[in-house]
Amino acid sequence: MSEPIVVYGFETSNNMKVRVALGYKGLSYSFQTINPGDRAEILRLSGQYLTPVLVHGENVTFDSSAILRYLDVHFESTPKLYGGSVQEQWAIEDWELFGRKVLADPMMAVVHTKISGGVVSDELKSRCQDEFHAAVEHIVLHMEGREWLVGGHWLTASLKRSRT
Ligand SMILES: N[C@@H](CCC(=O)N[C@@H](CS)C(=O)NCC(=O)O)C(=O)O
Repeated sequence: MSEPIVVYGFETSNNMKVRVALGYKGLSYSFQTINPGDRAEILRLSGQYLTPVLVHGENVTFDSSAILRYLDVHFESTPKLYGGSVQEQWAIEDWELFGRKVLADPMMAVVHTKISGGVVSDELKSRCQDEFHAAVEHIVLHMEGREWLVGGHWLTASLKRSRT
């Protein structure tokens, strides 16, 4: 039996990303909600400040993308997160970059302004809204007629099997 998996974090997109991946892979885990104002436990566990942090037995991993890769390597019989071919993996990496940069930048501009005590001006808000809207539209257009951004054949096939 595998060691228990514990995710430390709070309700944010990077934490959701890891939890969605664990659900997709069907892996049981517990979630430890931390107080964003007190990073002592996160620092003690992982030597840095940001969440999510994944603890699997004696292994500790931080950074949502690193955690997803860790899960693919350590639980290889579960549905893959990084595709079934080189082409799919490249496409997934491109979308991953898009998510971290184009999609996240407008939100992070607001978050970082607030955290550093700045004022989110109407001009900044409006620019971020426009950029975020354009990023979402790009995804919506790509999704036309598709179930997944990339691939999804494995899951679709296994879902069909479990329904018959
Ligand atoms: N590259 C990291 C970024 C982690 C990150 O920015 N974590 C946020 C939550 S999503 C955090 O802990 N922020 C500090 C705070 O909000 O006080 C990842 O993908 O996990």
